Amino acid sequence: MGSSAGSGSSYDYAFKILLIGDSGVGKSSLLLSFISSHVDDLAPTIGVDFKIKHLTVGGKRLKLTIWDTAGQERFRTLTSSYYRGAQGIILVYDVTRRETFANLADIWAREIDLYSTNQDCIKIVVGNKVDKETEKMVTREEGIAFAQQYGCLFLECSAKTRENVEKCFEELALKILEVPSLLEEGSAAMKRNISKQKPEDHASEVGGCCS
Ligand SMILES: Nc1nc2c(ncn2[C@@H]2O[C@H](COP(=O)(O)OP(=O)(O)OP(=O)(O)O)[C@@H](O)[C@H]2O)c(=O)[nH]1
Ligand SMILES: [Mg+2]
Repeated sequence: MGSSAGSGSSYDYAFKILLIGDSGVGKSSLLLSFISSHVDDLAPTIGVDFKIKHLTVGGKRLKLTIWDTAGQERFRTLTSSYYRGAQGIILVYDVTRRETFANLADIWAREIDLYSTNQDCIKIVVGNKVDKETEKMVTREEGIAFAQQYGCLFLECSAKTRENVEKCFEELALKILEVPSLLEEGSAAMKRNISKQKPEDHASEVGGCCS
């Protein structure tokens, strides 16, 4: 289920962001931590879920629709279509479980190649659960090396302590704002929204809003 701010809220750009990675790495927790500043113990996601968050970065008002996909294999067939039109993708691994890091290359980067429709889409690799310092199995240097190899941004964070959680989404959004082709899509979505609110203006908008 999605939540959204009340109608009448305005923004400069609307972006679609996707969270992917193995089951249990903390995708839903990161999203909850970002949206509501607290984390509960969550059950595995079934299929897909999304939340809407408004924020201002780089002087622009953004509406982020953040899609939280299930990591469990049995739900994967449902989630491939959610890559479509995403301007940003967050690849999450658990710094205490090495296999979740290996699967970024073996599974998740491949899924992006298969399903992502935006060539210019911005990606960020996020190592979550850094609060579990003594159990850490993947070093920051390894994370950075992987991210560089795949042309992604990189951050380590904790959904639990909220360390770097906002930064993950803000850095991704800032980078999207630097890419003209992604901005164009973001603003087209805004135009459609405005024309929905003001039907009388629709005719004059039609020529300009086709993507
Ligand atoms: N210590 C610690 N635990 C975390 C952190 N983030 C998530 N967890 C825990 O890890 C477990 C899995 O978190 P989820 O957010 O459900 O993981 P998910 O990636 O959404 O999993 P799927 O929905 O199955 O794909 C939960 O018990 C969380 O409380 C973190 O930063 N630190
Ligand atoms: Mg989940």
